[in-house]
Amino acid sequence: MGSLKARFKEKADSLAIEIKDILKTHGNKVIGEVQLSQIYQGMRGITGLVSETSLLDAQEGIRFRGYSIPELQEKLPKAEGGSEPLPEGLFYLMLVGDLPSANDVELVTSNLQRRSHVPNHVFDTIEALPINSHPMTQFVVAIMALQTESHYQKRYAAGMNKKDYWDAVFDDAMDLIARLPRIAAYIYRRKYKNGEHIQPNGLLDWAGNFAHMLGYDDEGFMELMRLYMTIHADHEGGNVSAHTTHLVGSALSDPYLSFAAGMNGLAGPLHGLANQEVIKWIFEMREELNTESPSKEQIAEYVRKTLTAGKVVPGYGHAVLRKTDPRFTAQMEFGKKHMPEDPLVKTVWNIYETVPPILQSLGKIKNPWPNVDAHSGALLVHYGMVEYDFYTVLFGVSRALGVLASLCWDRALSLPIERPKSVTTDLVKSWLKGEGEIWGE
Ligand code: HAX
Repeated sequence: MGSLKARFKEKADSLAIEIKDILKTHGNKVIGEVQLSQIYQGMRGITGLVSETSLLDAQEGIRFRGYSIPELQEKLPKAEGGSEPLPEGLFYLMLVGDLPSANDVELVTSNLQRRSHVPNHVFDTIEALPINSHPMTQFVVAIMALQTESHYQKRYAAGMNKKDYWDAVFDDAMDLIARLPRIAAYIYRRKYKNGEHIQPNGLLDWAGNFAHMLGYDDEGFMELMRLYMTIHADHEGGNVSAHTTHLVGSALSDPYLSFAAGMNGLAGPLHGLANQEVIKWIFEMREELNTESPSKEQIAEYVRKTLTAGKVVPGYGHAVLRKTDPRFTAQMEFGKKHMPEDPLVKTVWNIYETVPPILQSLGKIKNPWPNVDAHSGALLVHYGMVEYDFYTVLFGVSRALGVLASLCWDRALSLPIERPKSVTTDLVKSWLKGEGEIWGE
């Protein structure tokens, strides 16, 4: 991919020089302070990472290279007749920092098509797993099986110069993004559709072809996939999947190893698995109440029951956001446009009106508002994709766009191995008594 790779390299070289200058002049500037509580509480609020592809504002939500989701919906190229952005365009934007033209996006799409072949041993590896393995387990195992194809791994073993790391990471990132939809669709059709697989359609865009291979050729579902793959792609650098991919990559593990590690983090219920938990929770509520359309009073009662049982209300809360997630809002708008009368979608909206005041009343939850996962499942169910165990795989395919673009930047900027300092509570206690040294004092 001559042009995108060359364009990326040009941008990376110029930013690398700028960063060198910034650090030379301002490297000693203090950026914040760390409180004792923060090191026991998930490092919340500590700025300690650089991630070029997107930035999260607590009040406003995510911006990808400065563009909000509504701006992306307006400015990124679309499929013919469609109104949602093509995720390939977002990948281009995250990678090089400029909005792509329709032609730029076409080139990315065709490049991904050329790279999309998945070797048979990957499917054999998936087949070796019990059918009841969770789809995220199958996904991660398949990514690991695909690692045989890593250019980075082969070139490193052959003695690659460190100046070339970014080049091999770029090729692996493109290959992975190209192949993930085929792998994900294979897992879906294997587990839920009697192994009746669907061949790719080379005339479709990346997300449209993914929808097709999953077995959903409805134009509405294709549009949903384009939106879904765009809004789930990145959420700055500190979330578990992005941070893990970056961390593992910092040991110079190849992109397959790094991305698989990130996906293991995405599979946690406090992160990406929350999307399946939301629909599971709503289905259980509907079953228990024996109604397809629970009232707000019934929902409130069920929320209190969930909290009393010592469980979280899935899809609500966030470690950084303090307002309704704009990714939730984008999906709500999609629902209003395409399925305003769908009972499950309406239930999601009723939950939105019911849950925040209840969570707020507990007095301990910093963000009572919905996140991206509160809405996504209901839209999928509308088009017939009811197998909620699979939802996090969809999230994972999308997340590849952001974390792999970031990994290209990590190597192009020669970011070093990540290694923060940890302490023991014994050391903290003696430090509090004025004995012993801590944090380089
Ligand atoms: N339901 C019930 N309790 C909640 C809650 C929720 N939705 N959100 C937070 N809390 C609780 C916390 O568990 C914590 O309780 P304890 O003090 O008893 O341990 C307390 O409120 C304070 O938490 P916080 O500071 O507001 O939130 P954190 O930054 O620690 O955690 C989470 C953020 C997203 C993990 C949290 O809000 C949560 O568990 N939400 C539900 C799961 C979810 O939707 N996850 C997806 C998040 C978005 C994402 O990554 N998508 O992939």
